[in-house]
Amino acid sequence: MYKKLSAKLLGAAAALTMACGIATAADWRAWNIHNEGHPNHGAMDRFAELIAKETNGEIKLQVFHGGVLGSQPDALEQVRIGAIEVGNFNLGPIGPMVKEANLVSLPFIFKSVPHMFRVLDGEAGDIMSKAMAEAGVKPIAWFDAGARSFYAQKAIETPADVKGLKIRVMNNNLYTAMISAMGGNPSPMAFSEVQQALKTGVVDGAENNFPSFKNVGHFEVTKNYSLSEHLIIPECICVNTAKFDALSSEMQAAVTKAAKAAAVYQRELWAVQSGQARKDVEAAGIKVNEIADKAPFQNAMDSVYADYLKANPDMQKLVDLAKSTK
Ligand code: BDP
Repeated sequence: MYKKLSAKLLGAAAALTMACGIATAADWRAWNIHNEGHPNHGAMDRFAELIAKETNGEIKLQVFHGGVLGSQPDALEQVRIGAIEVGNFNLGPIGPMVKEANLVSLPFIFKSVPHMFRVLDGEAGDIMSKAMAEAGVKPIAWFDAGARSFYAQKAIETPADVKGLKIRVMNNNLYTAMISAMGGNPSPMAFSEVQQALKTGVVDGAENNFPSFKNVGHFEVTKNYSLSEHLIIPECICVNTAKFDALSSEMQAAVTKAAKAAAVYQRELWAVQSGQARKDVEAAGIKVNEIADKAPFQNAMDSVYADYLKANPDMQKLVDLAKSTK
């Protein structure tokens, strides 16, 4: 009897709140794959602080670092369906879910990180953002993730050096095609498994930026990091679209303002910490190999582009937009 009555009262209170349009505080959860010491760890904590400040405590964001809420493909699905509200995602694993996001996973599509941001800020970025939002994963700010390069026991200075090597890649067919085009054996695998796989020789090498190479200890089980810089992939603060759309326009603006400020901070952290990560791994004995001429790597990607655009002719427009962006 008592239980029934209190349930009724609660129901009535909820109905009243909705009828009056009174906002109730929301608890949101965020997924982040990185640990302390990685720029995105600090930036996501900053986002949580700012979201509380900008929304006057209406949205409380709890950030789960270190991938404890699951692997990146799993977390993406969770944010897509709204089981988790926010994710700091790399756009690589979004490609299999949202075709337009695959623009950034074409090797050497960008000339530099600033070029990548200019493309994101232009029409191509708008098309990608819209498609991601329609899929349920709405980007509201972009993070810097530098450039990804190969690491293995041996130096990888030409595409021929990849031949016969088993190389770990993120979950995206474009990356398997990229490795196959150089005669290597691609091995898609969760980020959390890579260190062990390198250590035991399950894979011969992998590819990533300096902060990730350092932060999860890949440098401890590798000798050479070779600056191929074949992929420049942005990352996002992405929000479940339905939850974002359900907010009032003031709250949407507050959440976006917090995300954009967190992204400014992330890029500052990135600039400092990626340089430091390089110094740290070199001090630990990693040989960093400069690659003066990247043309052989770029040329090896011709078949990747040709096959991809043959199968996805509608992506040509995005490729052209990226290439024509100064
Ligand atoms: C890191 C990205 C992270 C990816 C990881 C990977 O920040 O989102 O999961 O690479 O290689 O650089 O899986």
